[in-house]
Amino acid sequence: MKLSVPGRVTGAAVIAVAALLTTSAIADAAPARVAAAPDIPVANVKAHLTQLQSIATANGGNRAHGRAGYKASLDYVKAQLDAAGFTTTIQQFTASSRVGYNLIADWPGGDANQVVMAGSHLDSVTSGAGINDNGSGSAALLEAALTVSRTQYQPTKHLRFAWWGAEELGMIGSRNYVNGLTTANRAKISGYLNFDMIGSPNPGYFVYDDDPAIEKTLKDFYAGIGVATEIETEGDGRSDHAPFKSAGIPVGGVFTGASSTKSAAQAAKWGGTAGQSFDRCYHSSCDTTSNINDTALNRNSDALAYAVWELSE
Ligand code: DPN
Ligand code: ZN
Repeated sequence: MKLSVPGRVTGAAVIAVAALLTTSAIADAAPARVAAAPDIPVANVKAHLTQLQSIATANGGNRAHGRAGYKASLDYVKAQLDAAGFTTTIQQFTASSRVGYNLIADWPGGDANQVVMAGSHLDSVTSGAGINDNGSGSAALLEAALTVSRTQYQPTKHLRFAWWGAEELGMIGSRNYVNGLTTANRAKISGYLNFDMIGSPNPGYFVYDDDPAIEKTLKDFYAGIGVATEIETEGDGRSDHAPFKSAGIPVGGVFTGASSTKSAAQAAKWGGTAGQSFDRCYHSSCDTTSNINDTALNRNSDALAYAVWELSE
């Protein structure tokens, strides 16, 4: 249903729409608009973060490339995707004398000549559990993929999800993937969406300004929920979208900020604390499940789903 404003509406219609919006707001602070994309349950995203935290805790406190915590994270994500009907592939590579892995998950169906990809890096730095960086993107992406399966979404385009290894060593996994594509397969990817740090504790709402169409899609989502955005500049070229962009593939994504400081103007529009980093625990041992802003995680999980659904239908 499109929320247009008709010239005349009956009182009953107004009440019905108001009731609809109230119900969805209570359910999960859902955007006050009706879209084809589903509302991703943030409680499920948080449950994945709890699992990733447990994995780090059981494996020396991190989920870093070449360590047991990385492989356990990969196994956790893969098992759920396999059970949900995805076709999963593990890509192995070596970096800094340690073995690393990408996990690729294809949703059967859709036009194989038009592939919409969404990805997140699953590795942490060695100094911590990496829950905002980048459990947040990885967990939201997993829940969106599981929602594709739950709703049995059958888009026009083909959907492919990816969890990258060794991003923290310089985007090794994603670069490996892109370099391994034949020219023909590269040309089939109509867009790549990146999700890296989307639940920062003192969040900003940043949209990548790479491909105009993808950027507009993400901005439309935020406009629909009445949240102001800014162009992403802090992380330019510093995450897994970079190899795709270098290969000429349209890219986009969202980001809630790392070590940069939130300005007074940004705190005025987004709340939070001016003069403090977006993520004070960036790349440190306090990047735990306490290092997440639930509102940011919820909004960006829904933004992710919105973009995946809108760009693939
Ligand atoms: N990739 C993040 C890091 O670990 O340094 C920073 C970043 C996040 C950069 C999102 C760009 C976009
Ligand atoms: Zn990161």
